[in-house]
Amino acid sequence: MIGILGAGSLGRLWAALLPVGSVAFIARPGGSPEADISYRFRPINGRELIARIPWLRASDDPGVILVTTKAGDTVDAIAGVIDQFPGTTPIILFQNGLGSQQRVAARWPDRPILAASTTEGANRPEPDLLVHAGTGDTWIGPMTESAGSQLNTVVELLSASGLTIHPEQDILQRLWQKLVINAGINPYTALLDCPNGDILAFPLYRDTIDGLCHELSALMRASGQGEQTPEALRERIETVAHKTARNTSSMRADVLKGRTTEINFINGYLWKLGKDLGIRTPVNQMLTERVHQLWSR
Ligand code: NAD
Ligand code: KPL
Repeated sequence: MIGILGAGSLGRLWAALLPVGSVAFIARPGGSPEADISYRFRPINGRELIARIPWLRASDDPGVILVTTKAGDTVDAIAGVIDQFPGTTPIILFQNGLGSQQRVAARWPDRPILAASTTEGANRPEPDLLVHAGTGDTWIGPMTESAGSQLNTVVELLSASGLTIHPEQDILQRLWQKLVINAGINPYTALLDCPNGDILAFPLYRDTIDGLCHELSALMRASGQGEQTPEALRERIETVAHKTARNTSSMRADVLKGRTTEINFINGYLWKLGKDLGIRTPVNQMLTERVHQLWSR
């Protein structure tokens, strides 16, 4: 049995793709829902179908737990349920950005904690409809020492979904690669209220992207992430902005729906890291503060 904590877009995607009967959602503490979660699932190819996913029962022993809450909810969500599960159960964190993964690993250092970086895309245009909007790759790797020996087993388990999953020993490096893209696209789309590709034409983006990429390059060097020139980072950001030109980023979607964004785990993480390392990060600071102001309006 695979347990999923966080029955939102990504959690429902995994639940719908894993074999029927092998997956269940983990209820919040105090919540003892009886009815299964039922929703329409629109796959990338093929016909829409109904997914019906049960809640994990006290007698079920999940072989692995997928955590698909937003970054800011993750530590509390895990803390609420973790005592139900044996210390050997692997926990895979699917959050974007950085910071939440390290917090979980630091709080439960003896548990097998893994992190995932995924380019799968899922959204819920209606509460009972889950759309698999784009497919890609998922990398999974260890965040704590005891997770290393479980890596191949969890990759094999999750491969039953039909998604492309790779074991990755250096998962931090993968998370950094995605962080660069999210830092260079998401806040601009939220502030400019536009799809990913449109940011490239705005003065806010054009006047600050080189500064942002210099900050990213310095932070990566100081964090042991190797030498990445600001020019190469800008090119990577713009390649993804072009490829996903018509997409609404997750941050813009959060702002449009009045939900808390993940800015504190993207540019906010980089701003704080800069403070810790003595590296100036005025563009990350500006983007973080402006997204905070947007949200508090
Ligand atoms: P979402 O908001 O749709 O889902 C999060 C779910 O977690 C919600 O249903 C929420 O009610 C639930 N939740 C919050 N606190 C909880 C708690 N204490 N216990 C149990 N459930 C709780 O978000 P999402 O789009 O599924 O994204 C989840 C994470 O995955 C984010 O960090 C996101 O950046 C990352 N991610 C998402 C996608 C995607 O395509 N949706 C792709 C890559 C990465
Ligand atoms: O990951 C994304 C997000 O929206 O969070 C990008 C790559 C920007 C695609 O929209």
